[in-house]
Amino acid sequence: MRTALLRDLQARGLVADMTNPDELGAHLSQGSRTVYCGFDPTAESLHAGSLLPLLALRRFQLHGHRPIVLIGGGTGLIGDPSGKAGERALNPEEQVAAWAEQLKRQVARFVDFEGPRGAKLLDNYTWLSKLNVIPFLRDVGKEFSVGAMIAKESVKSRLGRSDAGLSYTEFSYQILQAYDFLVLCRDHECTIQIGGSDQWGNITAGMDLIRRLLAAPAFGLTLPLVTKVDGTKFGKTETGTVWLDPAKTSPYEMYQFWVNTADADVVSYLKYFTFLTPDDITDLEAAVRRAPEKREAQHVLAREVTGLVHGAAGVEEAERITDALFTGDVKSLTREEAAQACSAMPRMVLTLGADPVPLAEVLIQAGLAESKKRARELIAAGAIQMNGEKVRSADAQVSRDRALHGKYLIFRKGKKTYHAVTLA
Ligand code: 383
Repeated sequence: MRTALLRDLQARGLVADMTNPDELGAHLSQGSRTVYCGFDPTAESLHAGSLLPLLALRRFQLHGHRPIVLIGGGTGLIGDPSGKAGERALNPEEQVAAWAEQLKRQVARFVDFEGPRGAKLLDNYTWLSKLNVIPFLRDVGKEFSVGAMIAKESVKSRLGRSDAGLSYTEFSYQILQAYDFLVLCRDHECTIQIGGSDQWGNITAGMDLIRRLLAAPAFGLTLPLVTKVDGTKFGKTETGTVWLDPAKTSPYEMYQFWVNTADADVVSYLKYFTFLTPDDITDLEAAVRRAPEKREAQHVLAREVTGLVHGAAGVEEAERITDALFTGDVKSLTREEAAQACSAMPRMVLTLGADPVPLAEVLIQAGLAESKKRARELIAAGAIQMNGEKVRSADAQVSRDRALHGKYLIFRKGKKTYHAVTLA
């Protein structure tokens, strides 16, 4: 029995693994269910990789189920070894608490808190911080076999390495996540946990615990690891991680990140990260084949995802900056927009005194030219633009009055290479 929800998830390639697919299908078709996914506060913001499970929760909600977004204020103090090559340093408690609050604000926009199927936002610090070690080990610990615990991929892979250990703290993590699932099942009728495929071991640990202690049905569904055709890690740009916090990754930078998706990846990303229908996506797939140079599918992807994360205003801002850079109308950028544009490019800070500096030198420092000779050649060939204007003189100088808003110089070499210089 496959529900429309499972069919949609599968058609989008969003199912890496499921426990008891037939029973899960029946379970979803027979009523409105509660599903959860957890996010540990290991940084002040979530990132592009967190989007897949957040949007999956929303897909469950759109099909009539209730999502729980769980913030790991408790588990974030312990550290999940899943998918991590080595033991991580513990973060200070106040830090984790502050990050947890930031994540709570951030996740709120991805699910709907209103109505009978309204989402819940919970923090496992609430119950984990109240546990007492003796009753916990007697009541919960007894249900875990060490043999099963060390057979989990997250543990096995660490024990098998001579260069990385695994502390008892991180080893215990799976018990805490399993206990969360039990608490959510007992107190919130939650019967399904989703997560990335790195979470399989933790999710099944929770299902086993629920079966033993509550004799209730519980299910797990994992999402695939997002890959890139070129083999590099998804969610990074040359300036680092793509964060969901607009103060860390501006809407423009996020937009560019999606626009830069390879042709070979764009169709699966449309399926993963947007709510476009299969028909819409088939049309875009045809457009990639017909006119790849137009990057229509990439622009739709960028618009959709930037809209989900930053709203219509974020998209508008990102598209204005994209247009200004493309057409050379750089001078129309507001101070704020210029700052966003620069933060999305390779950039350097130039300390400028009263005297101007030869442009050729700046080009070398920025890595746009290898030598003075080459810099002069590029200028002579008309290949260098500064704030949207072609530089004509090989002896051109850089001075503060040429900078946008007294601070920003956006260089373009040829058609595609940008470099920002901000004046200090
Ligand atoms: C904590 C308590 C629970 C259930 C889950 C958790 C968090 C989980 C974890 N998840 C990752 C994280 O927080 O560590 N133990 O960074 C990531 N997730 C999601 C998804 C993902 C996983 O937040 O695969 C990527 O984003 O599951 O790595 O009771």
